[in-house]
Amino acid sequence: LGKFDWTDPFRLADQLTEEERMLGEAARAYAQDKLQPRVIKAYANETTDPEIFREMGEMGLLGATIPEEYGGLGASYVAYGLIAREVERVDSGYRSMMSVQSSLVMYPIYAYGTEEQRRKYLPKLSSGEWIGCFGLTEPDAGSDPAGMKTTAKKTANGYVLNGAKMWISNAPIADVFVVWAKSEAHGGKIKGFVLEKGMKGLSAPKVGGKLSLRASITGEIVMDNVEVGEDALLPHVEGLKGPFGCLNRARYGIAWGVMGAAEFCLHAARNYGLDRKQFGKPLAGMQLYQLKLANMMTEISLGLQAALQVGRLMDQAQAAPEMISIIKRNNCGKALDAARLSRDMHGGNGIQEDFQIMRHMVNLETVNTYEGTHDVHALILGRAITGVQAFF
Ligand code: TGC
Ligand code: FAD
Repeated sequence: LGKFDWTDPFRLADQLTEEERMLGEAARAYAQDKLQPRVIKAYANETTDPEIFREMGEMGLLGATIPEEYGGLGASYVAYGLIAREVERVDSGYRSMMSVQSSLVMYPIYAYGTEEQRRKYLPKLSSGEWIGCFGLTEPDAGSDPAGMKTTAKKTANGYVLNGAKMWISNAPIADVFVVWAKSEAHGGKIKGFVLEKGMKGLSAPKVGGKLSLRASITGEIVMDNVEVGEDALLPHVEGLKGPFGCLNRARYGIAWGVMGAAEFCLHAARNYGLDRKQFGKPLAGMQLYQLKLANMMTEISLGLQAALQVGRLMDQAQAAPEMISIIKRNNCGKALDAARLSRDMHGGNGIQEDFQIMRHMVNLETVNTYEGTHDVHALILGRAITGVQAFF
């Protein structure tokens, strides 16, 4: 008979290659040694340390799947998922910083850019010397990005961009802005542009007052007649499939990441229940407490196994977007459930910052919303099941 390990019920570790295991362990060591000690203060004070990008870059955690010649590691998507899981075990905001840079900035430049754009941007983004952001959402176009108002108009030497993006991770500290706009010269189709900090008419004010994801800075991107050359255009993609191609990768990483946050909440609840006595015995010895632990462990083990399977298919270029919708939606929902349960199981201490559960819980509210809300992914799946779209 096999042995059972509640921390790894389906022996995920045995299903990884040696390289994947080593990268996951390196990411865990970095996250625990460097991120964990600063997160409580960063969250309380709503501060984002740009140095984190340099550190992640040095560890090879930025754009890990990008080929080595552009500064990446040429690692598998499973390895990328393991990195997300370890970083989000500490905080969803830190994972956001990593996944925006990797999947939403480096990936489109690699996949849709020219050779010159790849050589100019990827090495510096990979080292963390430059910070990137991804502007798709607008004040009036969230779940429906096709409704965007940002425009790119052709000029003699390039384009002029006008519009505003909202809720953009990393924007106020970004050096490189991947922005999506409707381009007149391309029949009004959506095209991607790479803008740079300091361009005339470009600004990125911080969005304040967030009660979630406070360790990751969020901003607007305001484009007021920003003039760019032809070399700012990402030439190799057109239409919504451009940004969606990036979102497929980021959503996949989130499916792993949130399981890391949920694992933190499970481990904390178990430890707390073993230490804390009420009614003359440890809480962990109570039936209802054990039921909650069992539910959390079950959902995490299933969620990780599903993410691994989708990762293997991504590495074979066989993953369908609907598969990613299943794991993004379900893993976010289950992680949020686990965080709420763990918060409850910690009693009054559950709301205390030192216990870190409430932070994970409110972070996961954002993660459940961004990159396609829980309900939007249900509609994507409903369309796949019925063949009828129900968005409008
Ligand atoms: P629809 O008609 O379905 O598709 C339009 C075109 O796009 C193609 N497409 C995809 N291509 C690749 N991968 C996918 N997942 C794709 N989904 C669609 C599709 O084939 C079509 O191509 P073509 O050539 O025929 O034109 O589009 P729709 O307008 O009906 O969209 C519906 C809907 C709701 C599914 C979609 O708009 C959606 O997913 N909305 C959610 C928006 C979203 O996820 N926004 C994320 C913003 S970025 C972010 O949140 C970053 S947070 C990061 C962090 O901090 O970690
Ligand atoms: P809405 O689309 O207005 O949705 C509101 C509610 O209506 C939701 O419950 C939704 O499920 C529901 N709803 C919408 N459409 C339908 C429908 N057809 N049927 C039924 N219900 C529906 N965007 C970027 O481009 N780049 C970033 O880096 C980025 N970072 C983010 C960071 C944070 C902290 C946050 C909060 C958001 C970020 N976003 C980013 C934006 C994010 O992707 C959007 O918030 C998200 O897509 C939802 O859009 P919305 O907020 O406009 O909500």
